[in-house]
Amino acid sequence: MKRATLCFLIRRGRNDSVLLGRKKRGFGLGKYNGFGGKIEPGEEAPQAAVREVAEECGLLVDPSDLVRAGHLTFFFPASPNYDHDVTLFVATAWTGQVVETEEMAPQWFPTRDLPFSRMWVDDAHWLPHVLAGGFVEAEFTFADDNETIARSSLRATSLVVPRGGSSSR
Ligand code: 6U4
Repeated sequence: MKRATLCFLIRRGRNDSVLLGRKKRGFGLGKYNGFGGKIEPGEEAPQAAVREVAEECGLLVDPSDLVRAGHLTFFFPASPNYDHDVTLFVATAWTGQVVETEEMAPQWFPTRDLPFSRMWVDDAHWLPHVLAGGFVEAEFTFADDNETIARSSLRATSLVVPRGGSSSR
């Protein structure tokens, strides 16, 4: 099982947008996704997320600006070397300029109009929740085509603090 990160950079505004990258090589070739990759030996997940974002789109995120947004496990029984254990992050602050790299062609998308037909099929299940500020824990098992979902389980929790919900005074 590969341990990896996946980080979504969100521009908040009247219409939120998210920076996705079209993968130009390797695993997930041609698909749009957040930025991320394998956690190297000796790295913690946030450190790996910061490194991968910089390597893949040129932006510099301070580790203190990373917000944990969930944990996903992907099983590919037909190709177990594809199995991934993914720590999810979002960030709304960074420095630097977006650049296309050898690995990714970055592009901003309105969060209400994501290119799901060109993303991993699981993304439609959990990404809208993450972009809305939620936290997800999910497991997806892929069919033998490594593209369609055979079974899944998902638990989504809201990060939004409820207003006036407490009865203690
Ligand atoms: P490196 O050497 O790190 O560049 P690379 O071939 O880019 O290797 P990897 O394994 O490091 O791939 O990263 C794969 C990325 O894809 C990680 O960010 C996790 C993510 N990922 C894996 N399965 C996914 C899935 N089903 N849905 C999704 N992202 C997935 O949205």
